[in-house]
Amino acid sequence: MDPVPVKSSSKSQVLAFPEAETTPLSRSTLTRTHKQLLDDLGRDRLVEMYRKMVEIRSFEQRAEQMYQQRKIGGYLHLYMGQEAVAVGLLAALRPDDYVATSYRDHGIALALGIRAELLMAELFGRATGVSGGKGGSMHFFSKEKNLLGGHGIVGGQIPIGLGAAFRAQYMETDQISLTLLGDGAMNQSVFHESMNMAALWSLPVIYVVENNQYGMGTSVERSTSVKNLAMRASAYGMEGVQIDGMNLLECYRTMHEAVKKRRESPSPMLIEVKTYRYRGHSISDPGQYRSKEEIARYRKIDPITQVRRLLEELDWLGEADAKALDKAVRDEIMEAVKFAEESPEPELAARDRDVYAP
Ligand SMILES: Cc1ncc(C[n+]2csc(CCOP(=O)(O)OP(=O)(O)O)c2C)c(N)n1
Ligand SMILES: [Mg+2]
Repeated sequence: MDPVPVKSSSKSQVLAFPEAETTPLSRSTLTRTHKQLLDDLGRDRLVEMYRKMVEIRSFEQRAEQMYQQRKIGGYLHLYMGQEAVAVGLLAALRPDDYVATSYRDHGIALALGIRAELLMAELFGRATGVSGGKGGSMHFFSKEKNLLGGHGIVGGQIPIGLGAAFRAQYMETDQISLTLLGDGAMNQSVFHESMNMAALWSLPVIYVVENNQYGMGTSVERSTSVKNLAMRASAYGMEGVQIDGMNLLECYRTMHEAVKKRRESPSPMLIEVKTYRYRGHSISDPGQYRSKEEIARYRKIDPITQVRRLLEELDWLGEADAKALDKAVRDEIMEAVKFAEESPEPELAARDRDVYAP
């Protein structure tokens, strides 16, 4: 879906960015590109991606329950509904690429392959957690997986992802920096500064805006003048595209092509992924600014159900196997809870460690 130049009402030219098509996955409606993609991926890879999405959902359902039982404190921003984004995008990256995201980071960390027990322990504030129990839900970091956070400051990750791309260019590696942000974060000034610098220096950063249509209780309709967020790329002479984030294959295809192009010749890109969060902004948000009908509309095109149906239609995963997979994942998450509960709290001496004090 390349931007198409069209004539504007004035004499200057603007780029039109087509709206993403939303066609839920089904064997009968697969595009030729998706069929090719399925051939390339093969059964095992698709089942693995499905499993990862189920793991993210299951992890968060359990985390939500643990929070309600007061075993987890602090903030908890759930990713449910957005699983295809994390899994589709990260499946197209190499292990040495960089990833930075916002506080809504559970799905990204799991999709990167960080073990659920390390993440659950972090939510429980235990020393075995991925950030030593001192970061909590919003601050997952992993040096091993090149996860540069988990950031509680809206847009805080935007220049950090830019810096990682700068490093890749400076050191002459062909690494990519994937930097995810929300629709709300796009209105932070640092977004514009970073986009400008990325384009000016042709840095290998892929900015992905997870447009879940709300920034806390404020809809994109009310907060943002240009509704097609991908269009902002044109202001910086950058490639931009809008895609359906409920569709796993679309997320994977777009990222796969974007990465391939940038490994050969670095340049930045903006991808707007249209998605939806089922839960409130955080666990303490009852979400009264949107209707039950709206949520039900998205539940109908649930990203996990879409893939499950496709796997069944392709005869790649029958009902019994899918149920067994669900159960195995649920058991694994219960093990993660057990690990977290049995882990020690950080020692007092760890309090001042890893703290930056200029
Ligand atoms: C600099 C800053 N301003 C305000 C906040 C409060 N805040 C937390 S999340 C949020 C909304 C962000 O929405 P969006 O970027 O769409 O991400 P989403 O929560 O939808 O994933 C705001 C305003 C903050 N954490 N940091
Ligand atoms: Mg948002």
